[in-house]
Amino acid sequence: MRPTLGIGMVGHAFMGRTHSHAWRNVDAVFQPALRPRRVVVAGRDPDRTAAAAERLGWDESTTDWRSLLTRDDVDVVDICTPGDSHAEIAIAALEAGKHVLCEKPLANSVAEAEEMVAAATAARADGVRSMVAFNYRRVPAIALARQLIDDGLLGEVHHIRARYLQDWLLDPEFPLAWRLQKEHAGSGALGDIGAHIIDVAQFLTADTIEGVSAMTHTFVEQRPLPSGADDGLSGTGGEEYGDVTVDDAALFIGRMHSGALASFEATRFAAGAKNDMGIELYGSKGALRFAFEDMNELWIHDATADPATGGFTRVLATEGADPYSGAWYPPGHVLGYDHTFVHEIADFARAIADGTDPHPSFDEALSVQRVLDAVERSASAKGAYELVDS
Ligand code: SOE
Repeated sequence: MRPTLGIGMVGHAFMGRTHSHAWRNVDAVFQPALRPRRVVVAGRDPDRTAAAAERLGWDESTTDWRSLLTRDDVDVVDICTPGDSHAEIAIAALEAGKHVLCEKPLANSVAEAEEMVAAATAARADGVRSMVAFNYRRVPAIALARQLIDDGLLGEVHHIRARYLQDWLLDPEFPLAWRLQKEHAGSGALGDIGAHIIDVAQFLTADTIEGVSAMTHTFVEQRPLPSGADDGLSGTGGEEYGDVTVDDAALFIGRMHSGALASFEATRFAAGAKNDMGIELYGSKGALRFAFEDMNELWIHDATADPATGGFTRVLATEGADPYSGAWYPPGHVLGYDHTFVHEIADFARAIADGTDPHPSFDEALSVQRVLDAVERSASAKGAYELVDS
């Protein structure tokens, strides 16, 4: 029998569901050295949390997340709550010697993220691991792209174009869910989905953004207050209205430390775009294109090949040799959104068993947080170029 890795999860809405599926499926597919056990899920409402535990396969439920910290059968605290509670839970869990997996963005401010990095650094000295759930790194095609870039496919990168387009806020009567409130979410499209493409751009290039020039906008400034449970992404509004205090869209251009130029678009107002996350990279020797709604595909151009037969080639990243894919099904039996979380959790569980540091670390997520901050500074300064580290 393999030893057990006891999991305590905080939050059970959308991300709680994806993480629960992953903690359940990871064992059957990747067989980590430590066998994950879904011990306890914490939430605010006792009935809803108990129902979530039953549905998602957790042994117990509680309304007191702090009770996870003193339990010997909980080794990992998995944080799936809105950003306003990440710092408090993560720091307390790390101080209690629990490994921490934290949803993105890491925090609601740079100051909070810095405190979390300090706690993670102190805990690391005692073998306690921490990781941030930027799951798009675990799309096989993205992981393959990173390998190809490391191997020199692109040469010197000149351009990065990244987008994350959704449309779930088009209806002006969509309720003022927590994702639209700065005090809970930190920012809007910027931190929720812009953070993903910042992370993927930095991950793929193994580089960081030096500075940005940005514009943000809130198209609908008042919305009805939620009339029922607020999962941040759905529901109905009541009679009373409140102010939207975050951006609906954030557009910015930036320069990488390498000198590459980058553009980023994050919006919840792109009619027809459901989860259109995409990235393109153009270099001196070639190019790569990826779009999440076709997430098994990577488009590759080798600029050194014969132009007569060159051009973009479609690669299906489902071969046994491709990152993660070999653990699943034969080539061409395509993977989906859920699988990215299984991969993320497999890597996290492996790092805990091996005593290594998983990525993305809290430090890497802090670098994303600093970009979010620079974007907001630039947008309030009417697009002035703002350095990320200032
Ligand atoms: C909502 O915009 C959301 O659920 C994000 O919070 C996730 O991180 C993204 O993967 C899908 O969209």
